[in-house]
Amino acid sequence: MEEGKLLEMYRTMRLIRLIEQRINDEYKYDEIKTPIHLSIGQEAVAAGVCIHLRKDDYVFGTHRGHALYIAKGGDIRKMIAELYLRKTGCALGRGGSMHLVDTDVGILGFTAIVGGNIPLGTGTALVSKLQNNDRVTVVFFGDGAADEGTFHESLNFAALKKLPVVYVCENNYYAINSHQLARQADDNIYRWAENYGMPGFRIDGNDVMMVSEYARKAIERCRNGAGPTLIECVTYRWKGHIGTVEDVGEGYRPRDEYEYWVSKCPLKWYSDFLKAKGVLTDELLQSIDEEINSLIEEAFEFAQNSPKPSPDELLEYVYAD
Ligand SMILES: Cc1ncc(C[n+]2csc(CCOP(=O)(O)OP(=O)(O)O)c2C)c(N)n1
Ligand SMILES: [Mg+2]
Repeated sequence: MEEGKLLEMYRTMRLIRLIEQRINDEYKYDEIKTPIHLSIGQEAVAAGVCIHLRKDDYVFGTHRGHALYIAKGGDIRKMIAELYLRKTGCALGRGGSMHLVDTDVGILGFTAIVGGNIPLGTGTALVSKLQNNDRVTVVFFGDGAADEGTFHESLNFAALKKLPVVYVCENNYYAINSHQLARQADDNIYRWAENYGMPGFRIDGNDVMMVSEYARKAIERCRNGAGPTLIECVTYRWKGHIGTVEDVGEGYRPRDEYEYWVSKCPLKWYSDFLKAKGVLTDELLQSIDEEINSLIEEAFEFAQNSPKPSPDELLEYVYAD
């Protein structure tokens, strides 16, 4: 991959990390009026996949959607305004963090119904196929979504019709506080792919180079009309399931497990890799941080100074008679 793209992936991961840390820090002031689910620790997945997507390709995300929205090129000012439920938010302040949308960059709307986005993305892939265009859809979901019927029905249908869709499972081992092995008899999400008739891979989701390589091939396969792929990216969330809570050592996430994954920080790994390659220097790293911090500052200022919806607008966009 050329140097510019390598740096772009770094910038994306760093933006996700710093903006989520800022959201985390601002949350205590109770001005952000939406539940939040942070992806700190999982940045490599969205960044590694989206580097290969065009603006007009579709992505579908979940309740844990900030990273994907950013990596696909969503407007961060509108994302932060949405967290503050302002009129300038990407969902006009009516959706909050779990319902990010930016149709200009192929984000038709994330959903918090676990597994609900998998058939939606299978649907846009069917549209691409019927319209005979080469737009690819990538659906991101958690290990918890692989428990749902929608996962199985969608994979079966996509393989049968050779749809241009990539299923990216971000396996962080937990659905809220329930470990994968308390919900599934075996630790083998990627192997479902083979049964349904598509390639399936399990990879290190903290290694952005590996994510990007597998994603590139899967996306190319879609563009060539060869059909879907499932990629299970093993990763780990550092924060608790929801909000800003720390849940390590609280009875379900052991401290040594957490510490192991923090030692595998995707940003640290990637910046060391780029430095060893001579692509990143300490000076460049610092200037990227400065540039990102000013974007974040601007986004928070925009959000905090934006108008709130007024109560008499409550029924706008409600289509029931
Ligand atoms: C159909 C459905 N069932 C239950 C929930 C409640 N719920 C919200 S997030 C979540 C866990 C999802 O876990 P996973 O898919 O692994 O995603 P992660 O939170 O780990 O990113 C659950 C059960 C829901 N939103 N939708
Ligand atoms: Mg999970």
